[in-house]
Amino acid sequence: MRSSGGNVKLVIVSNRLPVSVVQRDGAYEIREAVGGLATAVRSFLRAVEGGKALGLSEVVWVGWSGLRAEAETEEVRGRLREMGLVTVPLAGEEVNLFYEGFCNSTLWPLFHGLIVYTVFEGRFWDAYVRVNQKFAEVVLPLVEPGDIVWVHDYHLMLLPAIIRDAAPDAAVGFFLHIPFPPAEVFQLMPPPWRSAILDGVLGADLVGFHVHEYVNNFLRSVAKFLGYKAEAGAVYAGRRKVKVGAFPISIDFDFFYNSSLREDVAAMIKEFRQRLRGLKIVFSIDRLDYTKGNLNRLRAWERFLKENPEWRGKATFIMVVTPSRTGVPQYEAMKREIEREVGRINGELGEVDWTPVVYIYRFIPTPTLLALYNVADVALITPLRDGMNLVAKEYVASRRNCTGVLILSETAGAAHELLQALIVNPNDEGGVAAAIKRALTMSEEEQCRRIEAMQERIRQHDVVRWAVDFIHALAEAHLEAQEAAQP
Ligand code: ADQ
Repeated sequence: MRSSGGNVKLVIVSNRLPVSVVQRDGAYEIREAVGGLATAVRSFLRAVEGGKALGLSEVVWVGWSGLRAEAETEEVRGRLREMGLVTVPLAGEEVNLFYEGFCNSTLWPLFHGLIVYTVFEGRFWDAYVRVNQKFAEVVLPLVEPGDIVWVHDYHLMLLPAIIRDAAPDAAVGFFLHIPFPPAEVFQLMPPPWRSAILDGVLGADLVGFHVHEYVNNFLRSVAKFLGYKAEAGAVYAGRRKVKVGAFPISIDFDFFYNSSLREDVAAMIKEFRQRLRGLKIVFSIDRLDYTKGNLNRLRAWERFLKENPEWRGKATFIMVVTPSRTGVPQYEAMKREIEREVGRINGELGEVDWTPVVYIYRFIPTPTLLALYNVADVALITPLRDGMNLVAKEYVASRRNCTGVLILSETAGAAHELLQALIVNPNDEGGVAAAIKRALTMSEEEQCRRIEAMQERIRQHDVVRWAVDFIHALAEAHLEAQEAAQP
């Protein structure tokens, strides 16, 4: 990830590194990590030749390797360092209380508006404060005046302020990959914690969200809970002015658009088509997560088949779920419930030669994912709430032959951009079932009209544009802040 060029270094900080290190039979394996943040930032770095195209001298990525600190050896650290990756070792206790605790049991459900899943525990909060401090101890020695530090996501909301205090000459940006909730939902967070979180984020020169709705939610919370003036894309915190804006994340459009031209993918598409014998394919892929709405989706699919029996034997729903956060109890419970529902639907409706739901619960390699995007007649993307949702954009971009229908939740950030999708409410079972019918019977002309318009949007607003827009806006915000600080 390193390169030569100017002398500004970009330090990316996220909870997880873009790779996962797994220990197997005493050896360490380094694999690309799955997930929206890693996929997006990795695509951006590939496109800008590791920062060279932007004149950056070096790109360093700081984060946790996924290994418990006890298992992280000098050898692993060295191998990662050669890839431009610097680890923040987390002990077992920190993983439990910080990652599985405050991050995934407090912030994740609360920010997605799923209040019943949200747990407020003092020891989770204490660990969150400690680990943010620990990240700062690794980041700060890397930062020189003029460098850019780009902090990502809800795990590290206290970090921008810590960096700002210790390295006031660095440009600090913060981007949130999940929704920022309405002030009334954020208000459920105990006051000292919510103030610390808002103040922590406001340590940045620029704060970015996917869509204006989250920007407005954040500005309202800042005004309501901190009393700062917050308007027109800026917060006035004492003498400091912090810019706040919408930067919709995206994908490497060409990578997906050209996928069917790859030999490995083309061979797999051919094989899938043969094996599927003319069945229409409805498809979804997500990490295992209650925000992704898999259960609602299964029930809508069942309702569609019951209301439209002529489609039985003619269409199959392929639902791929990628294992994620396997240590959190709610996720284990959800996995069991999905398995029960799939079994029930297949048992009730299946035939000797037809399976209503093909359920795959494992990591699938990228060429398989690309082939599935290509063979799917319909993508059924119905999260209960989702910051953006890259899968929706990836599906649309993959449809080089200009066919395919995207069904998309109005509660996903992507719905603000992909206006030609069939927009549904994920809890409206009847509405989703009707959208499936409409998708399966839509004329090819209409499919193409919609796909083309969405492809144009994604082509113009790809992941490089997202990152470059953010970095330019950050440089500008930092300059303005420095000028304002002059006596
Ligand atoms: P996620 O919740 O992880 O991201 P999403 O945006 O859909 O959700 O990204 C998932 C990514 O992982 C996609 O790029 C997908 O292709 C990839 N992926 C999933 N399973 C895979 C598999 N088995 N094999 C290969 N690739 C796989 C969070 C937020 C989102 C936001 C992103 C980016 O929750 O709302 O869009 O960050 O900001």
